Amino acid sequence: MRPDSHALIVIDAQVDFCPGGRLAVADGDAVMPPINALMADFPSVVLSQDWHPADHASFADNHPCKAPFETVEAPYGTQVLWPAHCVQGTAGAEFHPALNANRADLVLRKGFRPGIDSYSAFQENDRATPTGLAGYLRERGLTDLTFVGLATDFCVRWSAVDAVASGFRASVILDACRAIDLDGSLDAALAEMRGAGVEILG
Ligand code: VGL
Ligand code: ZN
Repeated sequence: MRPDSHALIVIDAQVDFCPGGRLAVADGDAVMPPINALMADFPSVVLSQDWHPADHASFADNHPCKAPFETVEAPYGTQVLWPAHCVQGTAGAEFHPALNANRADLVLRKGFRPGIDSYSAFQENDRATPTGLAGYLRERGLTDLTFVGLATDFCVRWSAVDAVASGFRASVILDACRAIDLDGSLDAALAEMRGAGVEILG
């Protein structure tokens, strides 16, 4: 067991990001067994859950004449448009059935504001609206964070980089992550995380 100050942060291990889901990540379900195994090493476990209203601004369906994976200029900058996914209360928004979600101390929902996406579990895509996770972790004395889950190049990336920016130590275990890899986004994510001081582990 790792020290009490260590937490495993499981990002968006949900049905819609796995094969058969609305925004399927190739081989996404393969992360569940290693994540369940890692849980045994960590005194604290937090799960993030992508949790969008049906009218969410990140859904291509909500933009006339736009297709998934095109971009749009949101008030806060460029936003990728996604197939509708992780809609609140739907089966696709649930944790993958193979994930040991019962181990979680906290389930942190994000992306619930219709007008703002939230890749990071710490801060929404406007880079101004906090989710409250940093305060929760600080209050519990959790300083060393290990990130796993989906997807490496979006929600894991932004969460790990924001963790370092918020003063936490952060590492990512790639074996327990899978990527969307949109136009080189995986390589860019790995470079950005390393540059930010995130420890990248196999
Ligand atoms: C994610 C795109 C949109 C993720 C969530 O979990 O990486 N990516 N919503
Ligand atoms: Zn999303």
